[in-house]
Amino acid sequence: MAVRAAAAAFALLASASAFATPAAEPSSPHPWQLNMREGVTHSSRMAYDAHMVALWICVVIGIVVFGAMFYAMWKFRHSKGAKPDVNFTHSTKLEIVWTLVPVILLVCMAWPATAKLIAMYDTRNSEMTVKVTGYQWMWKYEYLGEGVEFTSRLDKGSDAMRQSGKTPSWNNEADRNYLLDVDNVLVLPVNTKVRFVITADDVIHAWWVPSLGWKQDAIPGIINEAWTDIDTPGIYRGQCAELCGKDHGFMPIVVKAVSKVEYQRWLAEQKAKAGAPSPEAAHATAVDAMKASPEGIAPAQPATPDPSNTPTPEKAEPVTQ
Ligand SMILES: [Cu+2]
Repeated sequence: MAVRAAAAAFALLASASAFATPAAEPSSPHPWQLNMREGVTHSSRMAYDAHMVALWICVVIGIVVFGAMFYAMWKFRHSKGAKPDVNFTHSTKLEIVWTLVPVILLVCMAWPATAKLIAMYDTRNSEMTVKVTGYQWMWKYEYLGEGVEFTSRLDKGSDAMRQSGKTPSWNNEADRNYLLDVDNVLVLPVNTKVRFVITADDVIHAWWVPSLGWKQDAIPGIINEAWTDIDTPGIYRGQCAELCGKDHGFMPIVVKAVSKVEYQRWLAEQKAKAGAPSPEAAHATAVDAMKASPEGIAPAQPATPDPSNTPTPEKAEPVTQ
């Protein structure tokens, strides 16, 4: 009950201080935000609840301790003729109280926190698995068992802005996701337990989307696990959370949560794109193209790949927003 009241009070404070510039997306942080976000998964809500319990315990301790101090200073002030008890050495009763009370409070916080941590690491009964690999400086996503994989790197708009030396402004809507936009977003279905296996190819990175409620290190040679179950469709942004080199700040993460039907449609599209034609079929297409061309020459080759995009080995088509 106290947790809910606190959440409501903080939400009110936060919304009152958001002025006239609401966040571009409901899940993104906004100016003068005071409290952490509740997020959109079981894990994030568990973290939020644990945080609120600890916060309110701290608030009560603060009120009691400062209240007692101010009361003592006021009630027993020198001008009222108060005399210090110079013979006081210790009070066994008081020592027992100020040892037992913190111990009880710590147990009250540690017990639910431990249960929550255990639940956050339980990846059993997941419905799908995504392998996440960190690279300097991009992410690769593989939908295991589906044959769909692509890389995700900083979008060109953010990249151009950072090279230009201009300062992005919150008031300019186009700038709000500066350094938080990617070319290919990770599309996930809502209300589905998604297991992640997370690793890295070069140095240690960490995959972190605050709205999902956790971050997980991506370590070369080690596979870490995590899971999520997003309950609200939307765009959720995050970043690499482990200093991984000079472009550490330029490898954002964007998760797009969609309905299960929409996800299946997207997955089918990706599979269709990934299905490369057989060499025979490719040859036949080329011959047909030559016949169809009035000059009888092969159609122009695709343009040389953009050198700024070279680290992307198998770039998938951008997801239509
Ligand atoms: Cu990194």
